[in-house]
Amino acid sequence: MDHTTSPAEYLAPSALPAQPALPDPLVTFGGGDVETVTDWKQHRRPEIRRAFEHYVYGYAPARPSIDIETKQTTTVLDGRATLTERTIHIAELPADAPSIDLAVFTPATRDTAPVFLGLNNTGNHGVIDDSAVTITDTAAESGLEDRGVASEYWCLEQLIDRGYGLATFHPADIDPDRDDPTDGIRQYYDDLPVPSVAHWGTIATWAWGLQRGVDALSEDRTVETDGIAVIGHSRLGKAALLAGALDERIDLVVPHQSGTGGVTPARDNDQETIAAITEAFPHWFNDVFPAFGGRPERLPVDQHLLVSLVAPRPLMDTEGARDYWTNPGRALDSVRAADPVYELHGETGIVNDGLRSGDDAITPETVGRLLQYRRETAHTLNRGYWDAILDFADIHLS
Ligand code: GTR
Repeated sequence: MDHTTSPAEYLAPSALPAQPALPDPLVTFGGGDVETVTDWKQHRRPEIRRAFEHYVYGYAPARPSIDIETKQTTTVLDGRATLTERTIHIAELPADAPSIDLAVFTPATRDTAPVFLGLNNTGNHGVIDDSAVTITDTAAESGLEDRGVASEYWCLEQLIDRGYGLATFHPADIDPDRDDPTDGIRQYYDDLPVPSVAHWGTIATWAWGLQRGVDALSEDRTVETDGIAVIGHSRLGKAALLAGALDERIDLVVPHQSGTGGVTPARDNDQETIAAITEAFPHWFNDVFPAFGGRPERLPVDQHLLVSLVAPRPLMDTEGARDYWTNPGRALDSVRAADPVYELHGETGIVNDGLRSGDDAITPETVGRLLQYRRETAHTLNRGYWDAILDFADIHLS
């Protein structure tokens, strides 16, 4: 294969060739075949990553050192779970810069447990109705006061009973969800060594924040080795997928109803288009991406390539059959199109058609490392999803 071609990343969107079909994960931008895992790791994976940074999400700063401050350790759920609250400070930034208030719930009966890391949009205290959980400054400033409002969404008791932990923080800790690059952590990194149009947008910032959560969990002796899963819903699912794609310390990725900018491709997507999403949420992406509005076929990448960066690690794309805006059918195409990269690694990605629904069994016989799972719901997360997600995690994290 040709290792000399430079990625297409320096071309203007209008100058890029139109490719109506989803680009082949195993053909480089220069047209070379990717035949070995070495080809994939040394050339194709890095060029796909750069193309996403350049054209879609923007470049994030390099991994910083962090300082972890433990605020409290206590028990919740009648002693069945341990809650540890930690603040993650970015060591290179001034003391008043944003920091992450991470709440980690783990089963009290286990020395170590696999942990799901996910951003919440209710504040950490929305996960369970328990006065032990701190209402963080970010949550208070965002007007989030209700305890336990998302308890049927996170299903913490169910996770704990099945031997899993949950680590969570509010995305505004790192970047508020507003079209303002100066109100979060991005204002401290305006000297990134790339053109400003390609600086990180909010999704990349959230993903970077999740990676700082991974930094902390990797040092946490109660977290099982090779047991870090990342989950997120909708806009936060886009961030979960991006973090999982970029960070190989993440062992399992669950983008839930992540839609456009998540698992769902931009090509042949008759629901949320690039034009629609960049118009409604200009801050989520970099300033190059909007130029692909109305011409998604000129993108050198599409979202199946982000899924393929997770390979050979397991990924479960969870979708609501009535969640039309996320386009579950097109997301399934994306999941299936990443399969050749699992195959290249000698792993089973797709089993049968790669789709399980409702109460279908999720067992080592019926699923591989790549799965779309659907329930008859609209845009929500609930217990039925967690049953299936934990079945998938039981297969791949133990
Ligand atoms: C919608 C947006 C989707 C999705 C969703 C959400 O308005 O169009 O891409 O992110 O918000 O986050 O709930």
